[in-house]
Amino acid sequence: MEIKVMANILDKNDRLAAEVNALLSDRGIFVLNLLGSPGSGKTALLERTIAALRDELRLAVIEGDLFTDKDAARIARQGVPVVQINTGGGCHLDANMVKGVLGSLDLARLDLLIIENVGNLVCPAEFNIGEDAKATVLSITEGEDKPLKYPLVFKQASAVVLNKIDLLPYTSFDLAAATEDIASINPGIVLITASCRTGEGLEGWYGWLQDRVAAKKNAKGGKGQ
Ligand SMILES: Nc1nc2c(ncn2[C@@H]2O[C@H](COP(=O)(O)OP(=O)(O)O)[C@@H](O)[C@H]2O)c(=O)[nH]1
Ligand SMILES: [Mg+2]
Repeated sequence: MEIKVMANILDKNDRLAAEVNALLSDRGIFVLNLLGSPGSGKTALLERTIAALRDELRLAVIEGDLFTDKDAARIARQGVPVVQINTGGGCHLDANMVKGVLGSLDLARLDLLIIENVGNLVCPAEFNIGEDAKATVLSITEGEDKPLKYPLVFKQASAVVLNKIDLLPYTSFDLAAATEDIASINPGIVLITASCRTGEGLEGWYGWLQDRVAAKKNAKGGKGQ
């Protein structure tokens, strides 16, 4: 019985996620669902990304958080549109929440929408929210055992940013083991080793994102819309 209820919830969520995605695809907007633990560096990655790409891409951010708008305030300081969703303690965003705030964004002037999910390696991986792709941020301070312990969030992601490599000399993090484990869970994943503090390695991330945005635009052009 419990299993059936969960299946129904996910079913309904998937339908709403498809609606959200169709609406945004119609406008050629690439939507990224950004996942990772609290403190892994999701907002820091967004700050870097906005600073690097804001002159060439029109981007907006949806911030998912339990209670506060602290991350949204950080993004607003970067001068791009940002909408906050508070889940009131819920451990993940769902498609209905995202659908509910789309009206606050000027979709006619957008190339890229990034949604920072609630910090959690488990629940957010189970709910599509209308994205074209998921990306996961893992900080090396979390330990190299995390991919095997939380495989779904790595299995579902198209890219993973292995963040805080500036701290590598101060930890016993096994980079080779983490890389191997992530590749064993998801052989097609793009792995970017980076530091949001120094900026090292982030060119690969910007390039990945730019390619995805361009592909989405081309797909829309191909449909003659
Ligand atoms: N040393 C170091 N600290 C970082 C890096 N990226 C983020 N941080 C710090 O890690 C903390 C959490 O970052 P934040 O972006 O808020 O993580 P979030 O909870 O995943 O959004 C902050 O104090 C950041 O300054 C990094 O690459 N290196
Ligand atoms: Mg954050």
